[in-house]
Parts: sequence; C-alpha cells; structure tokens
Amino acid sequence: MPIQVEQIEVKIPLVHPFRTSFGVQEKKSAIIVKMTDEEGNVGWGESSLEETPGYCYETSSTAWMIQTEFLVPAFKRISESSMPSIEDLHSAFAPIRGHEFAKTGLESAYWSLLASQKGKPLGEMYGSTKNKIPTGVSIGIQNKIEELLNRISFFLNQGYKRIKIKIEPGWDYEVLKAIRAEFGDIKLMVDANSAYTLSKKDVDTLKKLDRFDLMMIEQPLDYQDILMHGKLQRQISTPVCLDESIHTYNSAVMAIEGDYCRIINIKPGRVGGYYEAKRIAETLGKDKVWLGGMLETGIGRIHNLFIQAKDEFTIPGDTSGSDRYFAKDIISPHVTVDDDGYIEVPKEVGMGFEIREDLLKSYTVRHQIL
Ligand code: OSB
Ligand code: MG
Repeated sequence: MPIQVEQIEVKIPLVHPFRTSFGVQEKKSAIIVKMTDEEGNVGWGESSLEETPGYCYETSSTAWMIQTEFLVPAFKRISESSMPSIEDLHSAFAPIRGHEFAKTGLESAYWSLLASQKGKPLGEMYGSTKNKIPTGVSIGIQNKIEELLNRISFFLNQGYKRIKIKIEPGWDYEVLKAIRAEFGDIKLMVDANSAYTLSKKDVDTLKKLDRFDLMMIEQPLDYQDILMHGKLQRQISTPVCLDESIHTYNSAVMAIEGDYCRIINIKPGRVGGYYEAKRIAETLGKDKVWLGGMLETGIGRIHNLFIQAKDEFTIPGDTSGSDRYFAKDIISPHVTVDDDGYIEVPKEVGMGFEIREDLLKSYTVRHQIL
C-alpha cells in the first residue's frame, strides 16, 4: 500500500509584521505535507518553520532537504505494504538526529491520514476529549508603548482573555507598568526569546517584574542554558517557562523534575511531533504545560487545536484565530476565537476543516511529489 507524499513550500504574507527579540517576520514560511493512500484517503501536515535560523537552527530549506533525502525515504520503507504504527514511524525517524520540525511535518500528515482512514476526528488520534479550548494571543515588540496598548485593546475586544507580549531589555518594566495601569488584572505573560543574561543589571530588572503578577516569563536566558534558568528561578517569583531549550521528551521532564523551570511551552514541531507533545503533556500534567505556536498556517493550526483538546491543556495557549496572522488562511472556515477566548473543536471526520487547495497553490513557491 504505497503512500504518495507531496511537499509544498509556502510563503504567506502576514497581516502585520511580527517582531521578537531575535528579528522581524513579514511572511509565514512552512512546508506543507500531503499524504494520499491508494483508497484516496488524504492527510495534511506542516513543518512550521521560518526563513532564517533565528528561533532554532531549522528553516524551511533545511526541512525540505531533510524530508526529501532522509525522512520521506524512511517513511516509504515502513509504509510499503501496510500503514505503519506511530511507534514504527518514530523508530524509523530516530536514526536521523534532530530536525524535529521536519519530522513533525511528516508525522502530523501521518496522524491526519490515519484519522481519515479510520473515519474518525483527528482529535481522537491525540486522545482529546474537550469541545473547546482556552487560548490567547502573542503580541510582538512595537515601536511605542501607545501602539502596544492599542494592539492589546484590539485583541481584548475580539475576545482574547490572555495576552502574551514579547520583551527585551529596554522593552520590559515600563511597558508592563503601562499595561497594568491601562488594563488592570488581565491574564498577562511575557516571552523574552533569550534576550537576558544573569548579569546583575538583567537580574535586577527581572526581579522587578515580579510585582506585575505575570503568569510566567518564557525563555529569559540562552537556549542552551537550562542550568542558569534554574538559578534565575530561585531569585524570582514569576514562574520560568522554557521554550527554545526543550527539544525532547527527556529534556522536558528533566527541566521540570530538576526544578530548572516551572512550566514548559510545548511546541509540537520543536519536540519532534504530536506523539511527543502528547507524552510530555501526559507525563507532566496540567499546570506544567501549555501549547505554544509558530504562526502556523491553517493546517498546523488545526493540529494544534486538536492536541489542546486534551485534558492537560488548561493554561490558555498561543493558538489564535487565523485572522490574527492571515487575510486568507488556507483552510475554510478560518479558525475563530469566541467572545470568551475559546476555540471550538470540530467533531467531523479527519481535519474538520476544508483545505483550500486553490489558495495553497497561490502561496506555493515549490512543490514536489515523492
Ligand atoms: O517564542 O513563542 C515564541 C513565534 C515565532 C517564534 C517563536 C515564538 C513565537 C510566538 C508566536 O510567540 C506564537 C503564535 O502566535 O503562533
Ligand atoms: Mg517563546
């Protein structure tokens, strides 16, 4: 039962540039993966990367190469005569080190194909039960505090109940003070994307942020430095959350059990797929995990929606509505957030949304059938 695998690289303009401490993004780039079996069942997945290696070493180009040369041939070998199990898929990918986002593109397409073959909603594959998920929005660094306050009120008016802002030295204390003054005790958290160090100056600033009663501070220090995050955690009361540092199930469990941080931002792409995301969530449990995002196109967004319908995801995630990033997302309908900051989880077979192949085509920069 050979399965046809297609790779589609897309670049989709963002409705607003997204600025973090490591750079500005104007387009969403991703590798979309489509799998088709002999009966015509279809699965869709996404390697949700960026054009530059600013967040992690992988880019859309490295994912294209690793998938073409190693991951797709490995998948073809195990799926020649029958649909492999998820454990088989992970064993086949294990000898290929790293490249977690590239693996996730194929793995998520596999889960989606499996749901379609079984005639079940994708959420059932992930062990999900909830009908709706709580979510939030991540807001980039702006030029002026005034602009940021306008952005926040725009999203609060749309129903978002949890706000995450990006910070960096010089765009932290005063900004948070203004937010608290304007919006009171909204659910608020910050993400530094490694912009700080354990220098006295930085630690003093981070200690001062304790007074803002933040839900957490995400990845304040270097991505390779888990130990230092533990040292920082012992000096501040705001819970430290690790994002960029965590690439495996083992490192997630080690960071929590070793008290290096209190919370893990699970991005399925960063930890090697939805199976690993599921294992981390099930092992660490609620209050310790939540689901982050990579500005996913509609396809990755749907997978993120379904995995968050698992019981462990009670902390609102970063899966905002499609419109937050795209004028025209590649799915129909768009993902939407209701007035209470929740997204409804579809119950239909498979993805539960239509994939707009016409739009997908208009955003395609290269396409390959393997
Ligand atoms: O650090 O969480 C991050 C986007 C790109 C790269 C890194 C990060 C982010 C976000 C946006 O914060 C999350 C989203 O809206 O998908
Ligand atoms: Mg982050």
